[in-house]
Amino acid sequence: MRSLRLGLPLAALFTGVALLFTAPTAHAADTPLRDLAAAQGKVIGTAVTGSKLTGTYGDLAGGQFSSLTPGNAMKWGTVEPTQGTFNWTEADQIVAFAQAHDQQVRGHTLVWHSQNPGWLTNGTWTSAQLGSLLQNHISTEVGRYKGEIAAWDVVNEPFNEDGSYRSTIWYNGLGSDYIANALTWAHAADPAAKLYINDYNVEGVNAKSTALYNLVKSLKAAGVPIDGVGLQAHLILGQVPATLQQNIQRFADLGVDVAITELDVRMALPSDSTKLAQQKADFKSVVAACVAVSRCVNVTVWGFTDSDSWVDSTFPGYGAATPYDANYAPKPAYHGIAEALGGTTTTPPTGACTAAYAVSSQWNTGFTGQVTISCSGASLTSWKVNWTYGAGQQITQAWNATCTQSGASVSCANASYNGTVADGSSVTFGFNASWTGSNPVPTVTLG
Ligand code: 9MR
Repeated sequence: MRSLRLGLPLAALFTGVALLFTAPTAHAADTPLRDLAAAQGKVIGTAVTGSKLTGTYGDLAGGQFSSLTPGNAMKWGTVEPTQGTFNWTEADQIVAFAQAHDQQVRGHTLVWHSQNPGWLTNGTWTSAQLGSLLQNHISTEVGRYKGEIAAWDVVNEPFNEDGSYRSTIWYNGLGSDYIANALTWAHAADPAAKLYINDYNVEGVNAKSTALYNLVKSLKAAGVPIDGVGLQAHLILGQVPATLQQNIQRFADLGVDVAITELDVRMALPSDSTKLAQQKADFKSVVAACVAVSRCVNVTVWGFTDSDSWVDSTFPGYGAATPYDANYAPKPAYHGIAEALGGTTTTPPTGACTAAYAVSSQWNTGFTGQVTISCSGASLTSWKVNWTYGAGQQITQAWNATCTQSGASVSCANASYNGTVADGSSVTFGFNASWTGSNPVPTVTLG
């Protein structure tokens, strides 16, 4: 429960960031995004992968966000790979994690053209059979998590870019009524869950978002249970639609909630300080547009770390789309989100190199840690990172650096091959250490 967090952001217990030439604990002292969002009456979420919810990934997911969306765990192909054989393992794990961290869950997604099981897509079904398969699927999945899901993306990506209905197994077999029926069945299975239609390229006012608008209007007029629209917001650097806030507002004026459900901002790799600054502005303007409209209730990023993003494999040459880098150091985009939520953050000044300490895994007697030295608008030709352990931790082994420990004082210097940290890049070294009792994150300094 939240009350057991001892007043400290969980993330602060397991990560720390030092700024070269400035106060060393700046980031660790920042208010978690979830607390900033709560002060604005908003929920801030992230998509997650269940198997990764330990170590620093778990600490950031639990400490910074107030909502989780399973990235893949609740899709039909995951939960029912063979007809009648269910696998709820990852979905259950994410729901349990969310409950333990006082977080909402956004269920994602019940009716989609993609990531369906082969037995379904390869089968030959009459319209009646298809309808009952869909009804059973929705009743089973929504029913299983009844009372535990704040909002469901009931229908995902129903439109083409021109606003016509996408040709899918559902539309082709059942006609456009599948949307109203899916919402009605989901409502019957969990009357308390907020029910959404979710799509991409509907962030600005355009043909596709207008089709979604007209659909929601007609569903409301027909008394179909529709509570919200999800604007996915898979954006490209520098291309936040100018009409985003206006578009959010027009849906709100229809009487539905709005959520930004899958926010990321991809850039051509490699990243550099100019691109990262633009990305910060992009994240900030999306979150600010949501903050400006009271019915915009949730902003969810589609993965919070660049090590857990769909972008890199889907758009070769593009990446760095999330608010944390692959080593869990917060990027300028993180500070853009925080600032849009009213936080005063200690954004690294331009021309800084930082060192971030993280515990990547921990067991009863030992742990593996890593330190990442990142430069933005500056560079290094050699480096040394120092810290003092506060609870008797002892380094036993290091790689990609030469570490010495004397008493509680640790000093790690670059290896012969990784002293150079170019502008916009980072270097990571790792170590194993022992611990007993507690394992607090030390303050690291970069020199
Ligand atoms: O993040 C998901 C990725 O791991 C999957 O491989 C991919 C398959 O299409 O789906 C990703 O999530 C999608 C989401 O469910 C719906 N909107 C688009 C997202 C990115 O593809």
